[in-house]
Amino acid sequence: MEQKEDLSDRIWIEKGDITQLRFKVGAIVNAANSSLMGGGGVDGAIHRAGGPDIIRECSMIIEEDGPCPTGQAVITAAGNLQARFVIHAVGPVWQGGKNNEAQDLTNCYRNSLLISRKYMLRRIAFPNISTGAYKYPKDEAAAIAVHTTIDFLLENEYPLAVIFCCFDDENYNWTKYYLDNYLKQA
Ligand code: AR6
Repeated sequence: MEQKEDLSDRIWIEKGDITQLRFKVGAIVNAANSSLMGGGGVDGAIHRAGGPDIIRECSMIIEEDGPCPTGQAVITAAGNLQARFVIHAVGPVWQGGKNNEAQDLTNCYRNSLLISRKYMLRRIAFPNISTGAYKYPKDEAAAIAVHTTIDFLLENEYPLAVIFCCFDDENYNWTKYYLDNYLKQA
């Protein structure tokens, strides 16, 4: 079997609420929608914990550039969160899998990672984008999250590390399954 690079110190999993991480990160990624105006799930939690600075910046972005398309991401300050920035990524709504959802979700992770590289962030944390209100199957979404991130880290120095912050058991187990599979072969 082909020898793979060991990324165990650059990518790992935490369980729980992404607004309450036990260490500081450069950016928390938000599972946003195109309006960038907040919502439920992790988006609601991030805006509640971060305070009004975040929505203020989101409004300015929307005024200048219009709605954020699916698969794209934008960066704002993080207000009161234990992070310097929030990266708002717009995941796809699951529509059965034949509507470019996999490519859109891949783009979501990749574009968030590209922003992190541009800002030379040391650590960033992702939630399981699209797997709540947007109903993306957790198994397939975890495979995309892990593989897109691994591919990116192998080619890029920044971000130095990526944390998957999984809120529920199913997301935690699938994310761990795909990550462990990679690390076992490294
Ligand atoms: N920390 C980490 N993960 C969380 C948290 C938290 N505090 N709360 C929920 N999750 P969702 P989506 C997990 O619905 O599917 C919003 O209304 C949760 O277990 O937050 O991308 C937006 O405004 C789930 O697996 O995001 C959009 O309109 C995962 O986060 C829409 O929902 C994603 O669930 C986006 O839907």
